[in-house]
Amino acid sequence: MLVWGGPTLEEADGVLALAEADASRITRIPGIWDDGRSGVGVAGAGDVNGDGFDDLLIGAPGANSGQGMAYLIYGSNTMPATFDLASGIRSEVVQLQGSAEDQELGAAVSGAGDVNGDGLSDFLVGSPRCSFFGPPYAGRVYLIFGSTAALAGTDGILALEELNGENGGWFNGNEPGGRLGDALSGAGDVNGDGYDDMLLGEPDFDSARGRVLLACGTPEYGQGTTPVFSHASLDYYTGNYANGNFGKSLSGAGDVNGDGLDDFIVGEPGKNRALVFFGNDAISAPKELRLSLRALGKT
Ligand SMILES: [Ca+2]
Ligand SMILES: [Ca+2]
Ligand SMILES: [Ca+2]
Ligand SMILES: [Ca+2]
Repeated sequence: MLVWGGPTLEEADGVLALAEADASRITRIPGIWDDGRSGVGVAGAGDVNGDGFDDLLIGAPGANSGQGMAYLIYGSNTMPATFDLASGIRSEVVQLQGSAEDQELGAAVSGAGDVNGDGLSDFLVGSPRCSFFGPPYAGRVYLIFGSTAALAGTDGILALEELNGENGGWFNGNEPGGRLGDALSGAGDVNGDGYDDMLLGEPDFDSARGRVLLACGTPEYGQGTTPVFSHASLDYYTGNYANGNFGKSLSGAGDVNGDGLDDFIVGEPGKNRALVFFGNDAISAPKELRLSLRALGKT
C-alpha cells in the first residue's frame, strides 16, 4: 500500500478511509504468492535507476515456500489505483530471486543511500534464515548497486546468486543462527567521507546478544570481481546481554547532535532499551574499531 503525500492527505474529519481513496491518493500493491506475507519488508529505495523518480522495495519472505522474494518497483507519475506486480515484471518491476540457500528473503529491505558515490541509490535485501552453513541459520544480506542500465534480464528477474561484484554482491553471516539480515538500514554518512554507510543487524548472534555490522561506503563497491563482500573488514557493535537481541531493529537517525556526521539508533528489545551511536570520522579503520558496548563502557 502506497499513500501519496500531499497537502490534503486527510479528509475533513481527519480520517483517510483506505477503501474510498482513489488512485490520486493510494496505490495498492497486492502480493503475488498466497502465503507470501508480502509487505513484511517495505522501504523506499531512493532513485535506483536515476530517472528522477524514487523507487520502492517490497519483501515477501513467505513466497516460494518460504525461500522468499523481493521486488524493486520503479517509481513513476502514472502509478495506478492497483499495481499488478506480476504483469509489471519486465518493465516497472525487478523481481529479486534468491538461491536455494535463501530463506525469508525480503524479511528486511532497505535503501542504502549511495554507498559508492556514483549518484545512484543502492539498496539492501536480507535473507536472515539463509542456510549456507545448514540450519540453524547464519543469514545473508544482498547489496545491489543502482544502475541506469537494466538490473535484470528480459524476464525481469535478477537471480541474486548471479550477482558479480559489479552489479552487487552479498555479505554472509559468519555464525550459524545469527540471522544476519533480520534488520537493515541505510545509515547516512557516519564517518563523513562522502559515501553513505549501511547497518546490518544480526540479532541472534552469540546467544542472541546480537550484533550490528557497519558497512562503510566506498568507491570500490561496484568495481569488484567477486560477489562476496568481506565480512572481516566490517566494523561491528555487539550486545552484551544474552537474549537482548541487540540489532533486532535499527535505523539511520540523521545528524542528532549537529556535528555534521550522521548518527544511528539500534534497538535491544530483550534489554528493554535503545541505543544511539554518534558518527565518528575515525570509523572504518578496520579491526581497531570493533567496539563492543562493554569496551565503550556503555554496559
Ligand atoms: Ca527511479
Ligand atoms: Ca550508488
Ligand atoms: Ca561514509
Ligand atoms: Ca552527528
